[in-house]
Amino acid sequence: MRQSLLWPLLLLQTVTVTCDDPRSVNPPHETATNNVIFSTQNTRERLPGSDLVDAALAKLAAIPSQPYQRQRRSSGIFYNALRFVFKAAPSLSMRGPPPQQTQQSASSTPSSSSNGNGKSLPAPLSEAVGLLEEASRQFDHPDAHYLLAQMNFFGNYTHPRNFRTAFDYYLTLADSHGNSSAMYMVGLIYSTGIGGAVEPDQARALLYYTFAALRGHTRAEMTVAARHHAGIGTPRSCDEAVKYYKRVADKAIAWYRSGPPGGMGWVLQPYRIADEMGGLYGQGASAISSGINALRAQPHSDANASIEDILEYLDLMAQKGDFKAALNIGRIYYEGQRGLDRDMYMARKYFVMVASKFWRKDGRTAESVRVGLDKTAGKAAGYLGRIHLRGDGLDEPSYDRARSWFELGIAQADAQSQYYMGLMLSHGYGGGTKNIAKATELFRAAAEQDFAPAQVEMGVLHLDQGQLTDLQAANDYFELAARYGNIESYYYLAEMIHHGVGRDKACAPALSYYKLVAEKADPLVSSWTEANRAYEAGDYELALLEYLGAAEQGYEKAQNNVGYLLDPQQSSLQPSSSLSSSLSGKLLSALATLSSYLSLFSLYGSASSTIKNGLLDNPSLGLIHFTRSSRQSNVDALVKMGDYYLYGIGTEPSIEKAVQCYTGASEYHQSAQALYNLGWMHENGVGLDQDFHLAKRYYDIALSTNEEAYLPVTLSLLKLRIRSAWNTLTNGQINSIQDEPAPARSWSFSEWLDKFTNSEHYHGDDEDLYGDLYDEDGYTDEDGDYVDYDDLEELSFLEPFAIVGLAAAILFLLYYRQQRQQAALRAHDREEEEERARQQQRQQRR
Ligand SMILES: *[C@@H]1O[C@H](CO)[C@@H](O)[C@H](O)[C@H]1NC(C)=O
Ligand SMILES: *[C@@H]1O[C@H](CO)[C@@H](O)[C@H](O)[C@H]1NC(C)=O
Ligand SMILES: CC(=O)N[C@H]1CO[C@H](CO)[C@@H](O)[C@@H]1O
Repeated sequence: MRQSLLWPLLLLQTVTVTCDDPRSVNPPHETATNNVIFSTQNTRERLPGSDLVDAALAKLAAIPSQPYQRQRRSSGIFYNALRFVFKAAPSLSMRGPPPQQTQQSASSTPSSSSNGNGKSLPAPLSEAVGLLEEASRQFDHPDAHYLLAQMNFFGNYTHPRNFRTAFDYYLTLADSHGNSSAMYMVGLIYSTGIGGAVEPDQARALLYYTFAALRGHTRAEMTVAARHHAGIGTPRSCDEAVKYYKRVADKAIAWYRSGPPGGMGWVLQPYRIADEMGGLYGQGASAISSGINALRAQPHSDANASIEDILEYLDLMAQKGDFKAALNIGRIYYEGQRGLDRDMYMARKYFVMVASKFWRKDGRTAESVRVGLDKTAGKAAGYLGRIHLRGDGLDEPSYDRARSWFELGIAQADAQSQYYMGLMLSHGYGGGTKNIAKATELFRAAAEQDFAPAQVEMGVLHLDQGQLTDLQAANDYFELAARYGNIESYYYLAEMIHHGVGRDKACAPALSYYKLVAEKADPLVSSWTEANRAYEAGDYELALLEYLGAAEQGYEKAQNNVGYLLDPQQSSLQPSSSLSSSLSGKLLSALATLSSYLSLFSLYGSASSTIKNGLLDNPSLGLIHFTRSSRQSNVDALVKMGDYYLYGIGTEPSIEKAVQCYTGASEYHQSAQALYNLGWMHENGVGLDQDFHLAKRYYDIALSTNEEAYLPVTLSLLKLRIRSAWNTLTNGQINSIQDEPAPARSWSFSEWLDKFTNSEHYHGDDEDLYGDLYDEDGYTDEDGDYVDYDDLEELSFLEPFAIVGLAAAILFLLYYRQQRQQAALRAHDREEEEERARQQQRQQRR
């Protein structure tokens, strides 16, 4: 508690200091500051200058607040293939275009011009800005400060961004009005130094964040918690982190319970952009989409690209009378997902479709129904009752209809019906009498069917008993529900551990449960929705600003997204996800995997592959966020960190740190890309001793970790063998590849191609050698879809030629590139030699 007294004092100090600052905008408030800052913000009488603000708002109403419209991505195999070819060509050639050219094209969009040029504003905007500036200058009106700050920071109403101006407005509002939203933004700007407004200063950032948090600003509370958790600008402290995370979690649970019966419903927004493309290194090369992860369907892949296809397919099945498909489609509409808003009308339509197959209008059940229809209809009834009980998408809830649906559902032993009927009975919804005993019975029945919300109810009932065995039972129920990511169960577990009720008191597990609760309530606590919308609309700068906030709040996924957006080496060879379903898509993605593995060798020593400009040109901020993401156990981010240290992107080059990152990623997390990189470093003597034998070992482990690395590893091994043989022949100094018990045969490219197109034959031939590449009678592709060999055999006559052509083109480009690089190196050497000669001459003359 002493600490919370300390902070206000500290802030008071900075407030007085900053008010003495000559660039402070409004000197009249120096005296008022100390009184205002601790007063509550409840003065709702009309402030002087409000007329000006209202007039400005009226003018702004004509301009859309967001600078973009929602738009759709165009897709189609041909388009994507073209895109791929065009992207592949320049990134494999020597260097990108000079930065000036791209700068011009990018700044033509209004949102990306960050040089505040007030003169060219359109008429209504400049008038509104004029009015607001007057209200801000003359009357020190908080709304005017805030609006101007937001317009300068986010670029609302097509206002050009100017972070320095935004910072000044936020600072004024924070210091003179004690406005916690402004304090939070000042903290964010100090922390990230975004747009060059200020020098990053973590101590001040924490100060402003903490002060906003003490005033109850939710995002600030979560940010402060994350900082104490990760030790940013302060020593790591579990107790402090728990204190703030608990506050956010309390709010999150209150918000969740403020929803209709059964709790608030929302579509989770946090996701990693890179995951949509198979990870930071692309399909097959990233840990997220390879090795053990490759077999698992990725939860978010193709989320938008194919949801329409899925719905269309399910709809077709439903029309043909497949009641399970109809139930699933209803569920999809009811739950919604990222890219698909919840649609209660459609959901109801499909649920009714299922239910009406089983129950006739007169209430009797249909005769001679297909097997399984009774259970499926029971589930549909559960959903229909739930919709009526909660009033989802309806004008108002209808308890009677809900009850009759639940009764139908319970007759089919539907868990959802049992749970919601239990809720009705225990809360007395719809005027019925409360019947706790009956409700408990229903909850127990639903919990036995592994229905998570019912398990939570059972846990709560046991928790209320308070005996030791009951507490144990409660804990078990909560843990069962936690397997389904139930937010309430996380909260109860956190509380039990935090207070030492029924479990040992411990800080770290309580912290992680509170963090889960806080992060789950993303619409309440974060800007994920805005960030995703901006990203999907292609406004990457705005997306970056919004993701930054979430990243500061400790969302690993947001940290990863910030790193991704700022990454100058963004893998640009990603075939769009819609391609990966077709065979030619698979070939393209195999080539993309190849190229991302080879990227280390093809990029080393040359300029970065894509040129970022404006806000996105900030590799050191990107490195910071990859570091934070990797601290939260993201393997690909750890490998990325290694790359940054190796090339010196956003930091001083440090081979040792790069090796540390790669070793960490390969030892603990088995990243094939990291192993491959280590092999490459040994092969070329970059940062590590040149040692062909060790290089081969690393390549081999990379392949055994991750079968997707087959093509790049095979090609690299081929090259390595030639180099090694040459080294042995010429009696070189380097440790050559030594004989191992069972030397793997290296395939020539044509052989490999032959095998690839004749997989069955290939499978039978070398079962021992390559048996672990494929399982019994097929293999699963990147999406986890099962691919049969028959599909592969359908490879049309022309496609082998296409692969050969593409592969040859890529090989040629790589070769060409290397030649150019060597030429450049030679030229460099020559220059150096000449320089040395000149120096010698000069010395001799002296
Ligand atoms: C900060 O000021 C702005 C503008 O007056 C207001 O909209 C916002 O609600 C204030 N924030 C808090 C937490 O009072
Ligand atoms: C400005 O835009 C940002 C980002 O979209 C948004 O969060 C904020 O609410 C907007 N402010 C105003 C005043 O419209
Ligand atoms: C960016 C994009 O294509 N979004 C679409 C995702 O799918 C939903 C539902 O069909 C569309 O409404 C979005 O426009």
